[in-house]
Amino acid sequence: MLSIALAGKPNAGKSTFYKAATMADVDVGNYPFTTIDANRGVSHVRTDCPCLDREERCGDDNCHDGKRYVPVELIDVAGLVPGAHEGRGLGNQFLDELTNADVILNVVDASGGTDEEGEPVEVGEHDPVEDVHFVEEEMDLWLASIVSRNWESVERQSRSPDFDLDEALVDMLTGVGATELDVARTLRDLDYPDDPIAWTDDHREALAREIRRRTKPIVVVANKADIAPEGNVERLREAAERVVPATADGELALRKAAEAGVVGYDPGDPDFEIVGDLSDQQREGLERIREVMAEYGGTGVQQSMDTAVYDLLDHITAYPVQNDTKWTDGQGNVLPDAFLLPRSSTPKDLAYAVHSDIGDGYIHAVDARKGMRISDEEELEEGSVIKIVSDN
Ligand SMILES: Nc1nc2c(ncn2[C@@H]2O[C@H](COP(=O)(O)OP(=O)(O)OP(=O)(O)O)[C@@H](O)[C@H]2O)c(=O)[nH]1
Ligand SMILES: [Mg+2]
Repeated sequence: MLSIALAGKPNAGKSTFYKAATMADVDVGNYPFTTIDANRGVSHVRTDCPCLDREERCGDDNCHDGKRYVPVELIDVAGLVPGAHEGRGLGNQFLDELTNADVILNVVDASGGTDEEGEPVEVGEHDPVEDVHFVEEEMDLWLASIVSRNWESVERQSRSPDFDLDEALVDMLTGVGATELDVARTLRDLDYPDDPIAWTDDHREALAREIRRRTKPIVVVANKADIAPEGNVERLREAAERVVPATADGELALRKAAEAGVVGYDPGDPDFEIVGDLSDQQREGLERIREVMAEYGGTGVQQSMDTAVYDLLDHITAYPVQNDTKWTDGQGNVLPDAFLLPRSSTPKDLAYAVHSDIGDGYIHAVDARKGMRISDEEELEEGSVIKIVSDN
């Protein structure tokens, strides 16, 4: 499953985001280091279900009237403070939790109501733009320390006649999610000595920064947008490439209210509807959330996960079926499974995502939308519905 990690300084709202996105019961508190051990759970990205192109909606648990929710792993880790790569705060232990993550959501307190260590201060007192950069910096330096720690071994390997730097680096960096392609592309863009013994700390750091950028890309979540002073969200938007304003607290309130049956709301909707009895105070609270949603197009929780997976990682959703006319599995369930794959994936990649046996036995594939066999090289698209013919 694709893995999204919530990182950022303490007290920014990571656990609140996690709680809203997974509806798991975790601790939230207005002080630093509420979370110590990482929380791991299942959340979803949202997309249009292919059933929208059919007469009937599919009735799958993960499809709400054509809004399709595709499972992803969400990890909520301890807060990060400047110097974490050297062990400050909860330090390295937490950074290691990020090794499995495919993409990072840097949750920033856009209200400026917490200092760089996560201690509460007056709203507006701290500049949240600083929190964008230090998280990137800590992750880069953490990776650089992994590269440095392992460099002696690379030097040793380099004495062997069939030494290959690419291979040695792939060995070292697969643990943090780097592929052969990541390493090859990174080395192509870097200027470095052929002999690893001639590498300096600067070379290793440059390598680490580039590998981090490729393997742990970051979306900034400008959280607490509901109480952010004027201009803060705008300045955050200018400070990073991908910034999603959010109110994790608002999303949590809405999901609870939806669960209680008092509002109609599906995660990622730009608005909600009050459908049950509420006290004046509850109603007021919800109306304040509505104002923030109107300004930003939603609470931002669903939107940040969607941005991470569909925009930044550039993934698509593909739907394997057994019956290419009814779009069902063997039990008659309509569109039962959805897989997230990198864009340019082929039918065979989908077969392997379903099961390695199906991949090994792959014969050909049928595009169920067109009712036609497709070439093995055809690139799948967002919403592809595919029947895989396999002899396994
Ligand atoms: N106003 C406002 N407050 C929020 C929002 N999200 C979280 N908070 C509050 O921010 C404080 C910190 O929230 P947590 O979710 O515990 O923060 P965290 O980043 O997990 O903190 P650590 O575990 O200590 O690193 C709590 O008091 C939350 O209620 C939001 O969108 N708006
Ligand atoms: Mg927490």
